[in-house]
Amino acid sequence: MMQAFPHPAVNASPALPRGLPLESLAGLYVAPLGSLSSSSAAAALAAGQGWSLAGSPLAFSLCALLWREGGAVWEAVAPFAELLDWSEAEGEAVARHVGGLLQRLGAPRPAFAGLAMDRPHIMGIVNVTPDSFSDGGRYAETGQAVAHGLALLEAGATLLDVGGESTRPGSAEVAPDEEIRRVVPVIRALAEQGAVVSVDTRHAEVMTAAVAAGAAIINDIAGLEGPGALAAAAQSGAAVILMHMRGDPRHMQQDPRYGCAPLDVYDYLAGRVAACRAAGIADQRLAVDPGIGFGKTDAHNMAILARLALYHGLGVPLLLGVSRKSFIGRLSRGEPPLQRLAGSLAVAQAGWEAGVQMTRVHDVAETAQALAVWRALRGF
Ligand code: YH5
Repeated sequence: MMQAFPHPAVNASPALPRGLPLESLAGLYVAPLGSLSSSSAAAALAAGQGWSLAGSPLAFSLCALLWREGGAVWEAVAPFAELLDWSEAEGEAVARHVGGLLQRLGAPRPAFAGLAMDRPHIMGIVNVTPDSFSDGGRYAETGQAVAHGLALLEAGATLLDVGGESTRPGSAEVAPDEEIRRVVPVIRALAEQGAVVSVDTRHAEVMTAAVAAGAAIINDIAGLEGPGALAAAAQSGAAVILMHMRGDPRHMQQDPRYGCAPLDVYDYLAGRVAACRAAGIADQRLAVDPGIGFGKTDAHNMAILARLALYHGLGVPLLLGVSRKSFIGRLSRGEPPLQRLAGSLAVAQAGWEAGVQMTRVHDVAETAQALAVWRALRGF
């Protein structure tokens, strides 16, 4: 089971490159490395040696500059302050691009669907699928799904993700009208109780029906690429979570390939954010998610998780979904889904360290406990 995860797609540069031979500024990225908190964050910020992570109480003082050059990807690690000086010495275009990235990396995020984005939130998963792998169909009925959702709120979730289509690798498609029959009564009941509800769907008809029933957020694993999805989401007025997926759930784990997974996913999400903006969905309505396990090998997942803070450069809140996913078993001893809680918590914490604002989980009470302890250790 033990495997090594080198990042073969990234070449290490010993220093920041003078006279960067850039093909395009869009091929230049900044990934915050590590994070400081409390008095160390304040001291670094005051000394001009640190920068806020998306307006959170965390700050970073070290960055990776990544750039695409002739089909390859290069990386140089430098203190934040050195990166600023370097970008100015490189000329106006580079200075403006890096300045914009840093602005987006550091800016406080406005509330997302009414939730303050200066601290992490726990999104509880409510499956309304008869074939749900981990709940064994126990919550297939509306009443049980609603009761489960209310219990997750009680346990510390501040939003609930209601889904009626299983998107496990290889799973079959569900017709939108069947999906609507499953999720709408559950969404209506939970929204009536005051819950912030997202609908996990790829189908435009389901989005429209779910928002009419009270869903505040559309969570689309297909990044609003399905027929009519972008228009339905724009029209609904709801907030949107854009997730990256390579291929479709049936075939996505058949030999997925990337030039450089973290950057290819970044470019995809940047494109979808731009498409949303063009369709009239304002940035305050958007969040992004790199889609761990969706058309990605373990090496791809690890490379993305190691560079998570990169995605704050998109300027919108970040959601991470890793709960019980297969890679956790493969990294460990092949545990089945219900025995992957410890690994799920380890990855959730890595997300919080990287400034992730929303964590999508099955085990809300346990994740809330881990979050409370982590926040106390971090002094907020
Ligand atoms: C996600 O990451 N995931 S559904 C396979 C598993 C365990 C869990 C075999 N919807 C995400 O939870 N929406 C799903 O082990 C999602 N981000 C967002 N935004 C898949 C799932 C799972 C699959």
